[in-house]
Amino acid sequence: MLKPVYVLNGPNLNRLGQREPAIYGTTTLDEIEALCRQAAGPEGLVFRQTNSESCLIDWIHEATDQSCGLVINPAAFTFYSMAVMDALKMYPHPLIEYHISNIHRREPMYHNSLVSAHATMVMAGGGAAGYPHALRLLREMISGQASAERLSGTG
Ligand code: CA2
Repeated sequence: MLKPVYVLNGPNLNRLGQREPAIYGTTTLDEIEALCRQAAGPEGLVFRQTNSESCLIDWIHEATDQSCGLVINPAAFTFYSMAVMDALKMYPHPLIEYHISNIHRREPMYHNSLVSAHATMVMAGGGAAGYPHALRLLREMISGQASAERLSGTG
């Protein structure tokens, strides 16, 4: 039985489409979810957003046990939450850190991600459309990993 992929979103991303469109665009999170559902495969998709650090950590633990890959936009937690970083360190499957804006072109406080060192891939600046791209890349990583495991006899 295939495990689903998870897409998890951190604080304030529920406000997408309403404020700071010059930075984050005009697409809402519901529309991003619809784009992700189109890009999802037969394994299924769990798509969620929270403004709570403890909730995000619980969902990362849930994904650790119940998913085969994770795309996460930890939003502001990216830069200061050691607890989110520690939870992601334990994540055992392909993991993509995604940011709608190019955090490296922004103010210096947005340059130091605690998460990046523990991600399989880091993507930033693709806007709303970057989410389904990230999901497709994640699915390629998962199928690559599954075929490598089949070849080595560990799968
Ligand atoms: O670009 C991204 O995806 C970010 O993760 C968004 C975070 C920011 O702290 C990161 O540096 C980059 C902020 C999320 C704020 O979300 C809003 C959404 C709509 C309107 C205003 C804020």
